[in-house]
Order: sequence, then C-alpha cells, then structure tokens
Amino acid sequence: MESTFSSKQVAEFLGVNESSVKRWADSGMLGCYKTPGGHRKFKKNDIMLFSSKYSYELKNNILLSRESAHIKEKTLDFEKIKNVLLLKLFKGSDDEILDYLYSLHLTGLGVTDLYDNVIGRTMKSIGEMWKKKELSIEQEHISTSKITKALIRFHGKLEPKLKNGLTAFCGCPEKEFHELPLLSVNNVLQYNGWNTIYAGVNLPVKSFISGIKMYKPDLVCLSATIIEDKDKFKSSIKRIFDTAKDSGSHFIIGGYAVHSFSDVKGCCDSLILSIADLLKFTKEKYSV
Ligand code: B12
Repeated sequence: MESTFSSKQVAEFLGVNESSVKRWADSGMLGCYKTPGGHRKFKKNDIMLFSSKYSYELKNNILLSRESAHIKEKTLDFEKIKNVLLLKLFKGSDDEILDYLYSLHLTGLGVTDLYDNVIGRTMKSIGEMWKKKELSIEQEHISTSKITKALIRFHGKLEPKLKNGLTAFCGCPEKEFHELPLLSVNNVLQYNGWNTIYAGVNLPVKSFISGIKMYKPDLVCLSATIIEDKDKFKSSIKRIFDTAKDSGSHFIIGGYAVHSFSDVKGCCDSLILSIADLLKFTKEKYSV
C-alpha cells in the first residue's frame, strides 16, 4: 500500500510551518485527501510535484531515504524513461518536462545517468527520427531547445557539491553547433563543484588559445559532434593541446565524433566518450 504523510511530516520535508502546508492543501496547490476523522494526508508523488512546481527543496531528502531505498536498488528502465521523455518533448509544456526530470532525480536517477542514459539516448532517437524524416527539422529544433531549457532549470534546483577550487574551460570547435553535449559536460562539472568557463559552440582555435591563456583552467574540455575536415581538426587540437600543456592544464576531447575519430594520439590527454568516464578521469587526475 502507498505510504501517506501527515501535515507535520510534510512541513518537515519542505522545511516550512505546518500551517503553510495546511493552507496550500486547502487551496489545492498541494494535493491531499482527508481521512474520515478529518485529518489531511499527503501522498509522496503530490509532495514531490509540489516541491518541483513551487521550487521547495526537499530537506535532506528525508522523504526519499524513507520511501525509495528500495527504488534505488532497482534498475531504472532507461528505455521506458526515454519514451516518456520523448512524448513530453513533443507534446508537453516546459514545466512538465522539468517536473519529469526532477521527479526522476528525486526517485534515484543520478546526474551521470541522466546525461549518459537518458538525455544521450533520447537525443539519439530524435536524431534517428529526423534522419528517417519521421520528425521535421522544426520539431527537432523545438525539442532540442525544450530539453536544453529544462536542463538549465533542473540544475538551478540542485544543490551542487562543495566548490573544489578547480576550473574547467568548455568549448566546441569552429563550425560545431551541437551545444547540448557541451552543456551536459559543463553542467555535470559545475554540479561536481567545478568552476566552469563556458565558451559555447563555434569557437575559433585562436579564441580557445587566448581563453586558456587568460583563465589558466585546470581542465580544457572540447566537445565535437561532427568533424568535417579531419586534417584541419587535427592541427587545431594540436595547437590547443600545446597551449594547454604550457598552462599546466589537461586537455580532453569528447562527443559523438570521437566514436569515428580515435586517431588523435599526441593531440590531447584523453578521448572520453561519456560523463561516467569524465568523472573517472577527474577522480584519477585531480582526486575529486
Ligand atoms: C540536436 C541535434 C542538432 C542540433 C543541435 C542544436 C543544439 N543546440 O545542440 C542542430 C539542429 C544544430 C544540428 C545540426 C546538424 N546536425 Co545534428 N544532431 C542533433 C542530435 C539530434 C542530438 C545531439 C545531442 O544533443 N545529443 C545529446 C548529447 C547529450 O549526447 P552526446 O552528443 O552523445 O554526448 C554525450 C557524450 O558523447 C559525452 N560528451 C559529449 N561531448 C563531450 C565532451 C567531453 C569533453 C566529454 C568528456 C564528454 C562529452 O557526454 C554526453 C552525455 O553522455 C544528434 C543525434 C545524435 N545521435 O546525437 C544529431 C546529429 C549529431 N546531427 C547530425 C547532422 C548530420 C547534423 C547536420 C549536418 C544537419 C544538417 N544537414 O544541417 C547539422 C550540422 C551542424 C554543425 N555543423 O554542427 C548527425 C551526424 C551524423 C554523422 N555521422 O556525423 C546526427 C547523428 C543525426 C543523425 N542521426 O544523422 N543537430
């Protein structure tokens, strides 16, 4: 049977007075039902929806530790999550998408899996549908922009880890317009306590170089989805790598293009295919 909570418990979870909880329940903002004795009772999903919709952080995730210890043990069904997310991207509002991502997080989906197994997979399907002409260009653009906005808002709701004193510089090379992969790396690093300098897409090599000289980052991240001219790309990353080495920075390259372009020995410190491997790399090199 689904557990329910009293007004007092909900007030504790949300870090507010019990009277506020009762007021929100009576106004319909927070879903609740009354027992035959007239006591208000709250369901977990309604509390989570309220916390997401009105930006009330759940204190220490008390609700979760009680309720979802078992959920964490279960394997998340990424295929199912992807299908729900796709539907929301095509038909749902910005708020619905954000609520869905946040509720997944509250029920145990970590940030690494969110990017590697939910966003990555979902966008891959969008790309396949676009290629098969099942999705128009504008639908592809609209869903990419919806997920981008939702992810920015989602991170605004998370409590990042303590600052680790390290800085990362993130950019995409010239003529690279796939921003979401770079934003994913940036968001995950920030969430893990990094200070990030986000230089965005289509950054000329000379700007990568002057950016590295100016900010002296500990880590330089380049995301490449499409490489049109392999020779030009190789000479560009060589120049970036030389500058990074001179500034004492590590230089890593990741993104969809890496799958088909592994011949970059001597051009970077590492080629990285996922957020999980990025975090392994930062643990190994910086112990964070
Ligand atoms: C959205 C999208 C676009 C949008 C991007 C908008 C935006 N704001 O980002 C727009 C419309 C601009 C676009 C344009 C094009 N696109 Co496009 N696009 C996509 C799509 C659907 C999703 C990409 C995405 O956001 N993925 C989500 C991220 C999170 O996943 P990811 O890239 O795998 O990244 C993960 C890892 O690789 C890693 N990672 C990524 N970067 C880095 C960096 C570091 C340092 C580290 C450690 C890790 C890391 O972390 C991420 C999380 O796991 C892909 C489909 C696909 N399979 O990816 C096609 C896709 C990449 N596009 C494609 C094509 C062909 C194009 C165009 C050429 C189309 C055209 N004719 O104009 C142009 C090229 C533009 C350019 N020069 O950049 C093809 C590429 C085919 C190929 N073999 O190269 C794809 C695969 C679609 C397809 N199925 O055919 N695209």
